[in-house]
Amino acid sequence: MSDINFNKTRFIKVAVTPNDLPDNKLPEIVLSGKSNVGKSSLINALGNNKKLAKVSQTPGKTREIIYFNIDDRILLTDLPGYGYSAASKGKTKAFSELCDNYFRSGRKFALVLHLIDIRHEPSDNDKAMLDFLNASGIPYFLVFTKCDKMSKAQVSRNLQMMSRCLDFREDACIYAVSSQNKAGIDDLRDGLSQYLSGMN
Ligand SMILES: Nc1nc2c(ncn2[C@@H]2O[C@H](COP(=O)(O)OP(=O)(O)OP(=O)(O)O)[C@@H](O)[C@H]2O)c(=O)[nH]1
Ligand SMILES: [Mg+2]
Repeated sequence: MSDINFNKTRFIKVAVTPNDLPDNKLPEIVLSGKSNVGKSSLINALGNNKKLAKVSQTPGKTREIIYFNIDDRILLTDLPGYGYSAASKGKTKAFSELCDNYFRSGRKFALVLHLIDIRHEPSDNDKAMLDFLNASGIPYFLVFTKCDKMSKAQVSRNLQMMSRCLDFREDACIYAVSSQNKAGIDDLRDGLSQYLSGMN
C-alpha cells in the first residue's frame, strides 16, 4: 500500500510563463510525452478524480503548465504535449519552447514520468527526450499508456519492441498502465511512493 494518499490530489495553478511557476519546495514530478498520449488522463487516474485535469479527443488540450498537489507530498506538473499539430506554427513553437525551457530552467526535478503510447513505435521526440534525460541525470520512469487497447500478450510484445528501439537505462522503472481500466495504476502509485521515500 502506498503511504501517499493520491485521493488527496488538488489543482494548484496554471502557469503560462516561467515567472508564474510555483516554488518547488515539494519534490516535483513532471509528466512529459507527446500530445494525446494520456498525460492528463493519467493525473485523473492517479488522483482518482476525473475532474482534475482536462482530457480531450483533440490533441493539444493542455496548453499551459498546470500544477497539482498530491497529499502535500508531491508537486505534480502537467506539461503541454509536444507535436501539437492543430495549433498555429507560432503557438506550437511557443509550447515546445515552454517545455524545453522548463527542463533547462535549473529547477530541481525529483522525477520525470515520460509517457509513450504502447501501441506506437516511439517518435524521434521520444528518443530525443530519453537522450536528454539520460544525459541530464534527471531520474525518470517510463510509463506506457493505453494498455487497455491491446491484449496482455501484445502489451508484452510491444514492451520488448520498445526496449529494442529506446535507449533506457538498465535500472529504469517501467510501467504499463491504462487510465481507462486502471490497470497498473496502483503499481505506479506504489512506485512513486517508494521512490519518494527513498529520496529522504
Ligand atoms: N483507451 C484509452 N484511452 C485513453 C487512455 N488515456 C487517455 N486516453 C484518451 O486519449 C485522449 C487524450 O488523452 P489526454 O489525457 O487528454 O492526453 P494528453 O497527453 O493530456 O494530451 P495533451 O493535453 O494534448 O498533451 C483522450 O481521448 C483520452 O480519453 C487510456 O488509458 N486508455
Ligand atoms: Mg493534457
